[in-house]
Amino acid sequence: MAKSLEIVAAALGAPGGGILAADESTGTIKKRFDSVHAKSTEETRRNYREMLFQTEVAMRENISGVILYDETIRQKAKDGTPLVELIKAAGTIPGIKVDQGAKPMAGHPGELVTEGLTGLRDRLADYYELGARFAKWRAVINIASHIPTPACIRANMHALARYAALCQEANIVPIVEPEVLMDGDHDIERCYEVTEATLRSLFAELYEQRVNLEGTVLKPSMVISGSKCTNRAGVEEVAEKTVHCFRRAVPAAIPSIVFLSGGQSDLDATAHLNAINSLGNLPWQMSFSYGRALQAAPLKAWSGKTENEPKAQAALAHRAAMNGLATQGAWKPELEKATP
Ligand code: 5MM
Repeated sequence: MAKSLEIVAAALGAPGGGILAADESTGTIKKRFDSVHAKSTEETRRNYREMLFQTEVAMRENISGVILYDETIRQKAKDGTPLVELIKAAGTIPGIKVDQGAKPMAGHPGELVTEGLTGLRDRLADYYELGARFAKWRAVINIASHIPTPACIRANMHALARYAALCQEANIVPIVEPEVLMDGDHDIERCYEVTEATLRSLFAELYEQRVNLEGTVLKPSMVISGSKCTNRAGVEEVAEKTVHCFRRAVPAAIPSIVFLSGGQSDLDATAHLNAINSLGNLPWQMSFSYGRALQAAPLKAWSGKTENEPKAQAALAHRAAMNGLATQGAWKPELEKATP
């Protein structure tokens, strides 16, 4: 096992920083742009992402890695510098989303299975040449009355493990992302049960596929009530149940756990991460790999207009700094008053 994988896996979750998930596929980024009445073209997507990656203070201080989409890893900034080089110059590690999306699972109504293993070995070699040092694959687990089924969990976790083994062969750190969706009216206990089953299955598959855990990063959802649950758990309970569940199901050999935000509000995502780290005495570094919870504020501030770029960069810098504090249990709600 190359030592470099372990170094990158530890660096991605080092205290004070976390990952900027900017890997929205073309359809998803269009939805995000539509929400602020911005047009989605190859050029506007480049301009928006270049602006994010040029947010120097955030990139230097609080962003350890950036997850890119295939289009972005090949793009150049307005002055001709490859975006990957901009990211590296800020001391941040470039990464790439390599899954090809969650598709309906045959014979399993309401459930999804992520595709993308075919040709992955060649795509990884190409991405390594383009500068990617870590990759990401997202599996989606839905909760409803009769789902998830064991078959759906197993198929998704098996694919994650096959992907992870191929990444390590290519000297790329795999981020394994088993997202248990927040959608639905289920309570936090049900989320706990599904998250534990999913994580246990994931680590069994990783073991079987001979994936080195020290060179792997876990990107999970938190143990949290469904978004339509009428009796939603508070911040402390989310933190306690998440850590309790992970202590049972996630080996201590994993160096970094970087949470996704999954539709939580910006402030909830920060408060939960902070409460998790405030519990202390954890075997893993607990950080963030947020998409919406980092980008919602800058996206709104930008709204497709060049003249709004400084405001948008200030908004990203603020959220990145708040989450950087949360990785150390040092965030306080009063600090949000400085919100640009
Ligand atoms: C940025 O969004 C990623 C998914 O994009 P597609 O659905 O277009 O493939 C997603 O995997 C993201 O990286 C994670 O879910 C984290 O983002 P959130 O918004 O949940 O923090």
